[in-house]
Amino acid sequence: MRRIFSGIQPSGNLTLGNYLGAIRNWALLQREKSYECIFCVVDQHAITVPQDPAELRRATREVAAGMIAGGVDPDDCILFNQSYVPEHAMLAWVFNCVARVGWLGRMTQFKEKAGKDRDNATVGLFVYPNLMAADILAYKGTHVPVGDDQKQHLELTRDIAQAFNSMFGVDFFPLPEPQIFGTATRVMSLRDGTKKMSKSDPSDMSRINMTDDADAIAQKIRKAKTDPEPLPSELAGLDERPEARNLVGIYAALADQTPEQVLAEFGGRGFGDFKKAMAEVSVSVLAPIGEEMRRLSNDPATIDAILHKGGERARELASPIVKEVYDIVGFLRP
Ligand code: AQP
Repeated sequence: MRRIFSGIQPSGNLTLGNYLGAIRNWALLQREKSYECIFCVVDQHAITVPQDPAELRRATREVAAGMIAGGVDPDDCILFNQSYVPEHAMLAWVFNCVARVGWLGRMTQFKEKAGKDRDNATVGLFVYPNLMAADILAYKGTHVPVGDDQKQHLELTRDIAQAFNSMFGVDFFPLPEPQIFGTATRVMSLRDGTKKMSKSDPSDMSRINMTDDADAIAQKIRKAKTDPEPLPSELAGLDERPEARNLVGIYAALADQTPEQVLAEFGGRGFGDFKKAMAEVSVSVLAPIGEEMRRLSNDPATIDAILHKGGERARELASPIVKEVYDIVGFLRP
């Protein structure tokens, strides 16, 4: 059975990056019906940096609402929040004892998030990739649809699976395949084309939130950083222009076009025209999703019921797998 696992942290407002790099692709894969799909609000990952407890609960429901509003069908997949299923943390401890400090020290996300004050970063932030490996492998997930930023963590998941198998001389865990596709695999900040668009960026102007209304979307696009040159007609003309490349990529993804098609239409024209068209296409895609998110967020009981049902189903799958891991490791079950 081909089994997909993927997740999103409830660490702030969902962004256009989360939508184009993850949620939209999940909905497409789910509709293909060739995978069993497990989607998770990874709240345990969120606390690797400080979170306000009430805000974490709100954001957990909102991320679930965003997944559903973005096309994930909870009747046809398992949708739950990570902390409900203790098997993730149980397996993560085993992986803490498989993965090496050197492997984790090379993770660029840790370096970026810990910054210069590494001694003050939480241990959780450092071992985050081990928990991510546990999220996937607690279900023997075979495919992981993610944005390009998660590629390095996925490689580590494969290394951990392989190391566990060889450490215990078993052929137990599959080596999960990353699925990185679409024209917007890495959506960049609207204020800095070299930086990923991120939920936790202190500047709200750096991102389009999935809940932004038409006015906010138009304003953010109008103010997005650009350069003084008109758009080029050829893709190569975007090489040294990260902000222009980012906007073209976003437009292409939202309009279901290739970047070449976008440049064929807008090449030689200034950013004024292009930004107007970009705001229109962004609003047409995101406004209905935002509206549905707000409707769902006003009905927390329904979201909780969906997450509860998903959590129970997830436990049924993960529990026997993690029990088997504990047997392989040699833990006594008296
Ligand atoms: N900018 C992005 N472009 C493409 N894909 C993205 N994803 C996130 N940002 C972009 C994809 O969304 C999924 C969930 O990611 P996450 O929220 O769990 O963690 P993250 O990648 O660390 O996202 P953020 O927004 O940057 O969160 P914070 O600010 O809390 O660290 C993943 O598949 C990711 O690739």
